[in-house]
Amino acid sequence: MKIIHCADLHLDSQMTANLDRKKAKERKIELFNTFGNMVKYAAEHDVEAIIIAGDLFDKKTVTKMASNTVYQAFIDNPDIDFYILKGNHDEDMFLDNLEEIPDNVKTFGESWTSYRTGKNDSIVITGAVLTKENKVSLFNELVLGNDDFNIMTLHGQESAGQTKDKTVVIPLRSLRNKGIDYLALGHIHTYKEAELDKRGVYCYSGCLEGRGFDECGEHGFVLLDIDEDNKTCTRKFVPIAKRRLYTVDVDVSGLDSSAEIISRIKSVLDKEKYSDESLIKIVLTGEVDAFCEKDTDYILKQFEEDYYFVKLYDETKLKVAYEDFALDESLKGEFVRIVLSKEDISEEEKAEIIRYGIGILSGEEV
Ligand SMILES: [Mn+2]
Repeated sequence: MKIIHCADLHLDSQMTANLDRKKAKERKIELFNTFGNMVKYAAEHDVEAIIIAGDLFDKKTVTKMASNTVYQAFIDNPDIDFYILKGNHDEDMFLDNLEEIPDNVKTFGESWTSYRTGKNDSIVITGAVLTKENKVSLFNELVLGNDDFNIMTLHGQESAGQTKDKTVVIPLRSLRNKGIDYLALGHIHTYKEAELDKRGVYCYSGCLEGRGFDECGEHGFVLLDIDEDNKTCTRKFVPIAKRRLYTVDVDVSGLDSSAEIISRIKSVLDKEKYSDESLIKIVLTGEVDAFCEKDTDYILKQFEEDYYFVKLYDETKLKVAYEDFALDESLKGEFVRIVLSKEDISEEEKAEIIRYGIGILSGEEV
């Protein structure tokens, strides 16, 4: 039996953090389309169940369009069971507002709920919504059959040891040696699979689409193919995101002009071969001379046409060749000496003051 594990779709996200209104709207629609593409993939590949391990929606309130779109996916795919766990972003889930929950939609409450599925009903999907109240008792009450193929779904932050953390955590220790074969987790937005115990693994599928530059790289879902007779399973990560985000560090140390910096960025981007559908954050790093002519608006403009979205951060440090001026018997030299002698200014601030001051004294626009 094939099962998809996904999480953190955050449908209905506004997407306005980086994008202008038009593109934010477009990107918001793309999130729905990617959800649709995943369901389509499931239908075309004989997937019989989709586990959504929390954060299907971004907020408690869901637009009618979002609600209708997801509901329609359930109705249109009666051969697929949707196992939907509430996350920390969608507490008052839209299911509560539906007049009738379709038969192929399975939900979880605050105590364990288990569903049997697969050939001979030998696959058991168990889950619960973790809260501050149940997070201790829940794990004491957990009993799974040794002979079943046990999938568990939870939403929260993994934690190896004890924690005083207020956020809801997944205490991996309490889940070891309980008969879990696959722990389908949500909350962390990057794909990760690791060993739980001798028998099972735990896995964060990550989100389906990166939304910000804290969600760079590949995104998608996990496809499980379970052999019910042998109680084994193969797993693969299936990338499905429409777009990817990348943060690209470009070391511009020693360069003196916008033109040189543009050329350096070009050579770095050419090597990476990112698709023109990508969202790119270019970060300038390294040390540049105080007199480096660096117009970040102009530099950014050179790349805007090449990708869906580009932004540029200037995190370069100033390399001030104080010695060039400190002995200089000019007004510039005097200025540098005065700034350097101040004890209540940090080195970084001194560098900045010197840079602007020298600029003004050289007749530059500041
Ligand atoms: Mn999330």
